[in-house]
Amino acid sequence: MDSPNRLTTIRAEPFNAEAPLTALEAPITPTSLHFVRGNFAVPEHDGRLTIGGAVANSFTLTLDDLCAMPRKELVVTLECAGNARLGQMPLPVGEPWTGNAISTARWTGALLSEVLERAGPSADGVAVSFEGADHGPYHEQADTHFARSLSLEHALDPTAEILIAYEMNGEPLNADHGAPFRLVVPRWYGVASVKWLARIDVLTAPFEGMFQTVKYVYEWPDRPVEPVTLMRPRAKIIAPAHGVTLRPGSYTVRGKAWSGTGPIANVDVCLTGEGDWRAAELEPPAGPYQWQEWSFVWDLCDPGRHTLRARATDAAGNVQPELPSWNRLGYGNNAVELIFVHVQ
Ligand SMILES: Nc1nc2c(c(=O)[nH]1)N[C@H]1C(S)=C(S)[C@@H](COP(=O)(O)O)O[C@H]1N2
Ligand SMILES: [Mo]
Repeated sequence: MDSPNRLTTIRAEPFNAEAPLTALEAPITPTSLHFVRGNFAVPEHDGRLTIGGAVANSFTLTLDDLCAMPRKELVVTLECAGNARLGQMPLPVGEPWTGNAISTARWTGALLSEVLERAGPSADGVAVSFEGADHGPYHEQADTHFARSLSLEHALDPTAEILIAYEMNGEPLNADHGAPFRLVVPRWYGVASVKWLARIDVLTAPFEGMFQTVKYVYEWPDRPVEPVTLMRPRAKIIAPAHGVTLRPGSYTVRGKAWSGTGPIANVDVCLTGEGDWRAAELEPPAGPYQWQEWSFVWDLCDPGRHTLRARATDAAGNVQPELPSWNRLGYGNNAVELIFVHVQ
């Protein structure tokens, strides 16, 4: 079992760790217990962010410059695309996340759209790349930076509310989470939210970087390769924890549910292996980009082993599948979760 007061290390160098289950009970995950994902060691950052490429005015910003812009605060749930990779069979390569590479934080920063507007993207721009200061040898390349892209249209859209964030839960960003500033892309798997942001470039052709075209793509057995984008709908069971022993009684099951596509419309639970799904209580979203709370009263009278599954459906009608949709690199596993508890 994980310890409630610290992260569970998945890999020490570079540091990758998932949240303890109990830290996911609160609407906002404490910063020290927010999952951490990095492909390279935490880099030195010179404090400068350069905006360039196909723009009318390229310029450099510092933390003070960003702080002088209008402040925007957003609560955003981030999930690693590799979350629940351990549930895929056969097991894909990659960090062996169970289901806790998921957390929610209050992020403060400047709107990316405002920064980009100041640079004046060229009319033939199609994409924007975001480069982190972190780098290292990777996948047959001697030295490569972590870099990702978004379409220019998405990056410029003020309603997408993409942040260049410099605060997390009211404190300056710490090193693990991308100090001095990072991207936060609501609704998307965490990979889009580039940490230790160093360069933003407007491009006139699609970005072909390693982390865009080779990793963080769904390699389906039977369909063309697709990039990882929006978080898929998912309900997570937080309490009781899988495998615990309980006295006979009535228990409130608590969980979270989220989808990058939009709000969750319903969470259903099933207490047997049959398809007898029944509705859980679902709280309305407290904001557009954060998980929703759900609960269900579970009467556990008879001694023995009892199972519970939970399944989310989002407002667009996307439902969690019963089985993981297997892909070679093990991304986007949003299969229905199962727990069992013992009653004695
Ligand atoms: N520069 C940089 N940014 C990055 C990464 C990285 O390796 N380097 N990893 C990404 C991935 S895969 C995820 S899931 C999120 C995790 O953010 P967190 O560590 O703040 O939870 O950061 C993203 N941003
Ligand atoms: Mo990730």
